Amino acid sequence: MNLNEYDNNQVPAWCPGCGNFSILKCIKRALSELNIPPYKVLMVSGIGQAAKAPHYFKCNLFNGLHGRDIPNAVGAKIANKDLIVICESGDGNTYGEGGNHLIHNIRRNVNIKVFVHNNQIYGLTKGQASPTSDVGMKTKVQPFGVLYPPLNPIALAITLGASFVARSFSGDEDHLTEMMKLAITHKGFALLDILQPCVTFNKVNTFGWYMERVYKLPEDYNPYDFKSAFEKALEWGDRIPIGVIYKNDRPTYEELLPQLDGEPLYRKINDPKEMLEKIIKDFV
Ligand SMILES: Cc1ncc(C[n+]2csc(CCOP(=O)(O)OP(=O)(O)O)c2C)c(N)n1
Ligand code: SF4
Repeated sequence: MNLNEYDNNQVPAWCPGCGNFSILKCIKRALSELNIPPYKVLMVSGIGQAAKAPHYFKCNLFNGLHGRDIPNAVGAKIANKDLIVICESGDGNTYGEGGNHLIHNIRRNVNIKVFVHNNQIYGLTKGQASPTSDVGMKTKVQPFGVLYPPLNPIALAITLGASFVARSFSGDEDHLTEMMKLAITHKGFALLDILQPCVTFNKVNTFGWYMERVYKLPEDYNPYDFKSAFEKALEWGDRIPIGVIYKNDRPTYEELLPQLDGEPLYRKINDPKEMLEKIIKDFV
């Protein structure tokens, strides 16, 4: 498929130089290289700069509350398991207010993809520290610097038995496109943490800062080895690994739920209005 099949002619309201532009381009590239037409894709987002990404993309879209993209995505996937459901939001949204949803849906292994634009700051609300800001980062509301250590999304996901955990960098579009393709084609919950410079508010973790540190995992790296994956997850600072860090093949939530056997759920319901009325009647 051609890249412009995903264009919707909206002009992104992002600062020039923001890493979100590359991420948006890579999603289009990944889906077009996988030959997935827009009608098969549902993008779900919360609130934030990253969460605007689906606005600039031709596909099905649900833009909900801050931190609540994952439960909406899970609901949609259960209703129509044929959809490719991708969550698109920032580190504040997904690792902060949405943390609970992230944790329990990793455990469930719902077959959705969660792409986190991790700029280590709250961009939309003008530069407060986020759950992934490093200790000591000074902002207008953290004038003495961040006091406690950041959340490590990779280590968290691994300890929860995530079926796919990867990291990439918006400054390496080929790598990022490849990671997105692997996440989309993976059967199960896929967390992709994407390092993304926020050129306006994060003056510490700049494009150059990431460029000096990120390195690709070697060809012979085995993502199925829990112990080495966990060691990689703890690497942060001078060297930051990117690639598929952990894989753990296990049944998806949809496979475990007998009600979802066969046709997508929405096709099994002949008259949704009648069914809704029955549910309400049963409850009251
Ligand atoms: C329920 C709720 N809590 C808080 C907010 C305020 N808020 C909006 S965006 C945001 C953080 C944005 O940071 P992030 O999710 O990292 O995305 P970015 O803008 O950096 O892409 C916050 C705290 C909100 N809109 N709704
Ligand atoms: S504030 Fe930061 S994250 Fe938001 S558009 Fe500008 S550079 Fe990007």
